[in-house]
Amino acid sequence: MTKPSILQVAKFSPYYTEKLNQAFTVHDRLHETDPAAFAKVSGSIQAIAGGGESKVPASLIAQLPALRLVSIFGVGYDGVDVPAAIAHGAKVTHTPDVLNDEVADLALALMLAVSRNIVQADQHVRSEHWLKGPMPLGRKMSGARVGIVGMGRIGQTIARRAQAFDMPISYTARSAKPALPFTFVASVEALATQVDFLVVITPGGAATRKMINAAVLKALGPQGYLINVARGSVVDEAALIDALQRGVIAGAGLDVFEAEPSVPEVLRTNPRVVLTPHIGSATTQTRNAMADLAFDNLALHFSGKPLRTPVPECRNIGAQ
Ligand code: 8YV
Repeated sequence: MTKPSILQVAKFSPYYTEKLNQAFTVHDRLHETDPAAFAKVSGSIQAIAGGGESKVPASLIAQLPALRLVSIFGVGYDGVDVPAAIAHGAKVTHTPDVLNDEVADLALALMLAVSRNIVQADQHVRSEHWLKGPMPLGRKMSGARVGIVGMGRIGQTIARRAQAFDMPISYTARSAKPALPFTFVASVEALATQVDFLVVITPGGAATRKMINAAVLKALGPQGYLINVARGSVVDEAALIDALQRGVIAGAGLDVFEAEPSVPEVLRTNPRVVLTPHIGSATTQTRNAMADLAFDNLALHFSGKPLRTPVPECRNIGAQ
């Protein structure tokens, strides 16, 4: 039996790569590396395997007449033109839930890292500056007020962890979630005025682009920290750099960036920020769980069975 052909548009772990190669004929980023060879096989490609940061624009979809599934290895799928995929007859799946703990853990790690100066503290010991004296005092995190931008599954997981730190929790989201024991604030700017840590975990895309702007940062204020574990696009990075340089906010913990993996030098050299390279879900355990789910969606599609985790826009589309 010939294996179905798929187009891989992101770099994956050996674990996921092996699974894909066993089941499919995988054209690994061929559209980028060899457009002429890609033109010869594009007609046979029935699915795309991508990551959370992958771009699957209408222009790529249009080159794949047999495309029926886009399986994203990640919860975020803002790089996929979902309306174009649906119009083309393709569904989109993602990997929600299996990474909630991991991303929430990193959010708390960044909060602690910025407020307790963990990166500088490590340097203080390694460089033997400790011999010359103690380092400046940090800022207490337990009991400080946290505001969460986006109260979806990961936002709620962050909130539960923050509760263990006795932090009063408020949030903003498209609508209030009355079942949750947290305070809803209608606007992100109003939320920022009320908190010490503003944690961003809202989907990327047009609706949230540059939502964290100069006005929000001003509202967060000189004692406030910004944490972003969502998408770089949600923060106006130029406004953030300006706010950090002028002391408009106290600091930031950033896992995602506007033009990652390229990060502006002014951020890389600023001691008020802790930077991580988009590692929210990056543990072996969670990445393997994501790979299993992304693979299951592909396998179910090819055996004509219902998909496990279609994106919300595709949940009510019948079998094609
Ligand atoms: C991953 C992510 O870095 O889930 C997401 O939306 O951005 C991350 O978990 C990514 O999907 C790996 O490609």
